[in-house]
Amino acid sequence: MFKNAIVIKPGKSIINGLTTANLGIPDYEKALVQHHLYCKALEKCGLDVLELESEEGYPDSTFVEDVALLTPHCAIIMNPGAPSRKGEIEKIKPVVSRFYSSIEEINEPGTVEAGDIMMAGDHYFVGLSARTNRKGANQVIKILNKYGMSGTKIKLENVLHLKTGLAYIENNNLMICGEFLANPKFDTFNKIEVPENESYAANCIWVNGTVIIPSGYPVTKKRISDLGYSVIDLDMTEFQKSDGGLSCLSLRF
Ligand code: CIR
Repeated sequence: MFKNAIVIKPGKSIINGLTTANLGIPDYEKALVQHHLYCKALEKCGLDVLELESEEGYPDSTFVEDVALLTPHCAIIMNPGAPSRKGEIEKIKPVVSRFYSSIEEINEPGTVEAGDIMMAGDHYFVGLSARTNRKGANQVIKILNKYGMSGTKIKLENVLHLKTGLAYIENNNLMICGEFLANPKFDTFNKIEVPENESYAANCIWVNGTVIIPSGYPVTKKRISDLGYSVIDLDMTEFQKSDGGLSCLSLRF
């Protein structure tokens, strides 16, 4: 179960964030409303939500998931692969230290963004992507091992982050899409396929028994409901324009 979430309010500069999506420029006011409803949904799932003020100097900082991995045993501060995002860690370090006494860091030449890390119990899958390199992934796994946890590297071909196409929703259930479907490293899971035309919904989050998914993906929603989860769907259009999904908007621990 999770108790806490840390989020960062989107800034006006979100319009200048990194993106590969061809969906237009995010509407700041709409993003604020969507972010507020996201926080409310986390609270409804029982989390205490700590909302940090926006960081105008860092257009992508609302995607706070990428800058830290908060495990039950330690926190790991990342070294983001995107040059424009490296400075984001300075804001999160002191906040994380309010909750954790064991804090580790990923160092150059290793780079890792935690959108590339998926927790499944004590085991973590670490994506090798354009943002996360092998040296960084090895550092993560070494730290996990030090605290009694383990990790497996997964090579990414097409998607931005590992969790762009995967979500572990507990009880051995794995939401899975695209390039990951045929990967034997996921064969021990009960795989719930997210159809290609609903691929954005593969980035969903389990929060204390409820699964939060983006609105507008009925096939995926039904597949999750059929497993017995309660489902909340949220409008995420403005974050999708920045390649961001539901997991990216919070650190849950
Ligand atoms: C970026 O490209 O870094 C942001 N525009 C989106 C980050 C999304 N984060 C994630 O998938 N964990």
